[in-house]
Amino acid sequence: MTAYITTPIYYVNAQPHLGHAYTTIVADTYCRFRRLCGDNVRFQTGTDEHGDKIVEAASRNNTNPRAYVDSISAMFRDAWKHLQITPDSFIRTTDEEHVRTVRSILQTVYDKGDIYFDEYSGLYCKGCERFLTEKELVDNKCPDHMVEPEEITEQNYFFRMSAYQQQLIDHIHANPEFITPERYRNEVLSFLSEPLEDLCISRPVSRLTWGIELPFDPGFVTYVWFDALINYLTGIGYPDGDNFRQYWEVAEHLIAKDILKPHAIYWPTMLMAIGLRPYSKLHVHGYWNVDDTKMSKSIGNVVRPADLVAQYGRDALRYFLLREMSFGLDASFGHETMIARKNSDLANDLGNLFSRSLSMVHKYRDGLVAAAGKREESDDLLIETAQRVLPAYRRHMARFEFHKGLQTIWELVSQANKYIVVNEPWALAKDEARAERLDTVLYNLVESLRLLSLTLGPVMPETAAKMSKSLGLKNDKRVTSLDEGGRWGVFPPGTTVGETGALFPREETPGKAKKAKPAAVSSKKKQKQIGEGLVSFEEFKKIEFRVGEVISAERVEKSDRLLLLKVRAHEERTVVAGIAEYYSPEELLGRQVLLVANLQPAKIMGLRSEGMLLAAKSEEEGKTKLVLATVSEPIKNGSSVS
Ligand code: ME8
Repeated sequence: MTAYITTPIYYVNAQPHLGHAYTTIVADTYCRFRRLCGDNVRFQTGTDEHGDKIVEAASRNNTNPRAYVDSISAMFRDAWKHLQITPDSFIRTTDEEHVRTVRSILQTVYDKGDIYFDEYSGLYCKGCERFLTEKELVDNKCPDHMVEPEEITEQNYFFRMSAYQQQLIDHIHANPEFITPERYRNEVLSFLSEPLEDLCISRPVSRLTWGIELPFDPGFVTYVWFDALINYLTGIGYPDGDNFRQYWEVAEHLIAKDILKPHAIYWPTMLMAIGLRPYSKLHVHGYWNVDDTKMSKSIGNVVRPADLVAQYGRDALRYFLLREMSFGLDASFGHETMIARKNSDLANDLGNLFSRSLSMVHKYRDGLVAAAGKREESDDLLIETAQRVLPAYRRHMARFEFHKGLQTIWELVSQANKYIVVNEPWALAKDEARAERLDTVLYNLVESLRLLSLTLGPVMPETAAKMSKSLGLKNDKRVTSLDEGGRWGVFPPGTTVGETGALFPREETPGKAKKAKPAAVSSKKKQKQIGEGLVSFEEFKKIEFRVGEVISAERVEKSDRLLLLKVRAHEERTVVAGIAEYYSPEELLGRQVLLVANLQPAKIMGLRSEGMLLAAKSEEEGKTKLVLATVSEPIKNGSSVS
């Protein structure tokens, strides 16, 4: 199949921020996913360089529009490189070819009688670069830019958009997937239930010169939206380029909800006037907020992708953005959530699985992966998980449900981690008679990692490449094609695996924004940094956790904080616990708790304490909350926990 995916072309009135990065990462991920499925894909992004806003920004920066757009457009291009985003074409509305095409389209529509001259008064928002209707205002202000629009009266050219209203409504009804998610389709239909006004498509040169001159009146330049939307055609060589013939039919535009109206109403009606079929699909996502306010250049609360890449790494950022936002809904950015996701999903779950598995192959088999032998129950469970996860991943990614696609993949990550715990390869390695079992366990782990590097490629291309290189499969179809590699058991036995370096360093300082990364770190030092904050599995296994029941509890004299407990686990233990502010002694009697059973005994206020209870702690609305950890169902006292 063929696909043509576009992002909005971004205004060059300021530098790229997280919102731009999100849309462009989504487009890049989706394109990579479609290529993984074997599709022929074209991906276009670019910059929107005409209009009032650009002129203002240039003068704020004491330069002329030409020099200004060149410098900011280059920043967008570099930002995408930095995020490993690889568009096939990067269009600029100041490109000569684009200017030529816009003028020729204007002439066609004018000759057809769909552009006329008239006087107009309206409420103009500079931020949106368009006239707003009364209905769109909230407290008399533009809801996106929080400013009152200006009342403007002028003579201008108008596009007869109203003539295509019914045709557009019919098209939306006949093509249920034309605008998704559905909430945005409904929003557009509701807007179209009122009579549509014609669209003002010019600006007098007395007010603005930085634009494309109308071919039929040099006293006017083209309204920036009429110019910008046409990029989707000029980038593929409309009207007679091969790419146009190949890709227009399958065009899928990706935008946030701020520019729904130009894309869902102006653009399809413009296409109808040009005599073209509307694009195939419009995918609309929500806003990234910071402190519940939309992040935007005009408001000034922006988060820069380059800073986040320096702090967390590009793949961690790509993963976070796709995992954290449900496509279509708003999401909020915060360093703490970013760090929590990176540490738990990437450093712990995926990173540890990768390094543990490969280091065991090195340690027990000198890096050589042998064929799997007879299957046991735990193997079936792992294989079934993989076989369930793959088609679900494919379905979700194809529907722009990236967070669900990733959630699904993490079911395999977590099953593979459990598989290690259940099979205890370190114990198998000590028993000659169980050599075949160890081979099977190691093969299944490596095969799980292969499937993970295959499916994570679109989201985290750098990490996936690192994984597949370590698996000895760099650029192999088995890690680059879902059809060839999307089945269980494809990893070739007899392969020697490579190095096992950590995939993701842990973040140590939640909530604290680090300065940019130090330029160069020696590899020894890097190794040390990577290891910091991590415990090896062997170290972790030294800790003995047991289930115990509280059989007596009393307050410790002269202490507001301490309770003296007797806990029945594999044996009776006395525990002095700092939980008196959160639990009364009575509440605790008969409860099952989790005990750290091999902690060195300590004296607390003269009382011997022979263990520690596990509890979760949080800060909520300025208050500390503490809850004891327990088991989800009653189990024999003394049971070990791992
Ligand atoms: O509107 N959250 O350009 P623009 C998520 N030039 N995405 C966001 C975002 C946020 N807080 N802020 C911006 C324009 N975006 C026109 C487009 S297309 C023919 C012309 C993303 O620089 C999102 O994709 O204001 C949004 O639609 C786009 O940037 C707007 O970019």
